[in-house]
Amino acid sequence: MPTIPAAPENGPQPTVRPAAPRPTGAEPDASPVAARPDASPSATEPAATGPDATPSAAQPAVTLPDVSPSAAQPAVTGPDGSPSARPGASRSVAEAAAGLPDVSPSAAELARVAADRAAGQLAPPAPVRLDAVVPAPERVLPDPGGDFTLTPDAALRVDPAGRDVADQLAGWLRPATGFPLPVTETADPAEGRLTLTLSPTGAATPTHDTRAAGTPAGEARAAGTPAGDAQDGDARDGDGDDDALGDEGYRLDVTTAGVRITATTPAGLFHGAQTVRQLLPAAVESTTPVAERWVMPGGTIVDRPRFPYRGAMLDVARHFFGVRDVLRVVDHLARYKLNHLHLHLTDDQGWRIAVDSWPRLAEVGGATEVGGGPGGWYTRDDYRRIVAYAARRHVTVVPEIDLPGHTNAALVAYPELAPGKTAPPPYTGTEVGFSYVDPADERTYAFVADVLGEVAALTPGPWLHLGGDEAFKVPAESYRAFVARAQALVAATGKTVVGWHQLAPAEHAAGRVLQWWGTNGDDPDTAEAVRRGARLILSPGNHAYLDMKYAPDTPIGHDWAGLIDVRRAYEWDPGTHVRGVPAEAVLGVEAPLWTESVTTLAEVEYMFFPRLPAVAELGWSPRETHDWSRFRSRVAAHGPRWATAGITFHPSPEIPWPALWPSTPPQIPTQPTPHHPLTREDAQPGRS
Ligand code: TNX
Repeated sequence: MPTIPAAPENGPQPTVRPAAPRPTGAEPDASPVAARPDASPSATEPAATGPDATPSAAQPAVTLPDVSPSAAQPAVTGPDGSPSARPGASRSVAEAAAGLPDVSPSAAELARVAADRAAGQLAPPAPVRLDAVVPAPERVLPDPGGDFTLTPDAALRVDPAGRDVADQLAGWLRPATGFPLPVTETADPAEGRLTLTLSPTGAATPTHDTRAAGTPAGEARAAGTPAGDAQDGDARDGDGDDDALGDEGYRLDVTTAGVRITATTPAGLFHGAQTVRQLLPAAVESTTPVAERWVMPGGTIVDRPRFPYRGAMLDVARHFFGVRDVLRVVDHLARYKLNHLHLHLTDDQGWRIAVDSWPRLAEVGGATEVGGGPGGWYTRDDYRRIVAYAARRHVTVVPEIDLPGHTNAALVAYPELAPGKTAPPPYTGTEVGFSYVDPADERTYAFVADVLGEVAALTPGPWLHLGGDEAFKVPAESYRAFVARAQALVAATGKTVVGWHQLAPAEHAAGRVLQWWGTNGDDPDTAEAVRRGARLILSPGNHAYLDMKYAPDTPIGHDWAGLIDVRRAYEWDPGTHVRGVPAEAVLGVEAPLWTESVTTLAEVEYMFFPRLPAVAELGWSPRETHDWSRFRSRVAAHGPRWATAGITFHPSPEIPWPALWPSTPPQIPTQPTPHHPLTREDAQPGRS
């Protein structure tokens, strides 16, 4: 049982949330978990190397939910369910695919036959529809006659400013296709069949052959996918033009002749490249070459986000997650066009970021975590590496230093910050609300200024998150005074304040953003703060909290905000959720993952998928596209992608997974991810 800190005499008891039952290490033979068929180290070698080779490829494959090897790659079967050749295909599979007699031909002969089959006779993959993208694009105009097939001679042609996106796209496609996919910076259209163009005017006038699209993009609405109205203060003009792609929008044209992504920014190109990835067969997620017909559905997509802020939070304080885990989480966000990673860096159980001016914060405060594990912390270089990796994927890191409560780890390191000036014991339990830094001591403000200054200096993004939640023991007046000073200290760093919505009663600070995690949209304090100028990030506890269980039998997670199945994660509208808060005041959405009960990357992924894409869609897609039954069908097609990429997920019974998938929901894999010890090494100072 977790230790419960003694409440000061006569003081309020800590708010106790029962610890979620911790998995106790499933018996190996009782576990329904099946290893990936290609889980050998060689199969997981990164195909694209470089300092930031995709960590998913660089790590040993994580285990899957109860997916038998044959079911693990259903998308590479033909429509009749017949297997196609696939990575690591055993000889018997290759023989079956090639219709070979049961004799022992030479390896060369087998290879020749397999190559012939790959050249044109493979059963086609399950077709991907142009409107199958998650999050749903703003406008989709399919052209069934315009399918494009990626062939070994394909090249990417790109404007110099889009070079990095093209390199990343090529890096995603090379491992599975085995194609070289050179990237060229050239103006000659003949040189590449995948073209990424940065156009200063947006994509108003497509400059390449659009015959396959056939119809102006504006007619896409008539084709069934409505455009957004200009209801959220966003860039949409709703007139059917695609000349306002904005900071993050893109246009994608797929014709028999080629694929073109057009955007006004690299971020837009990047989102378009993620769409391209989703439009290829699921086998594109394989880390080893697959014999596949790499067909993309023809047509045009014009797309841009509903809200500018779309994020997820990872609590690295309750349990520490090393750099490589975090990089992989960044990849997960980027897939679904989420553009902010909020790192909850400090809490009672651990302080996770090195601060030079207060070194004991990490060295002492970082050495614990829930359950008594070794904890860990990020060196400045570790943190820079996360920030840089995220930036390349157009994800902004939002660091949170939670104040004035949730500070036990800081008080252990520096008792002078504690109200009684004595060090509390390290805390490894799961209660909240008992600790706080002394708001009456000037030394506290020196600490806050130093910490915020250092973290701001390491953070290129505009935000600094001050926490502010659950400081139950600080009287309301001192709390408001503390927050006012802390907000000013954030402003002094040049950053904009973000804080949990408990900040609402404190005075307004220019541009400040409140992160609303309530469970009842009737919240006059928050609505009043918005009237005074605050904007909101929506993280309703009973819809967006990914640490909530999916169902009563989910083996990890909480239920204090209710059970959150995929439908519940999807069925709410950020634009209207809090009474009295207009959509224009909503900056966006965020799905927080608290980690009291979440200890491994596999468990993070299990809680993320399929709910993270649901929240991502609320943040990106026009409200007009909102449709649970369509969403569940679209997300179903991602199961095979996650399985092929080695991503753990909850095979929710609400989702119509492809037929080859198990009908009985498996249990969460509870064993640690194989690379966990390495992530501990990542946490060691100097080992970034
Ligand atoms: C509430 S939400 C918290 C966290 C806990 C979480 C568990 C918020 C701002 N504070 O301290 O980890 O519940 O679900």
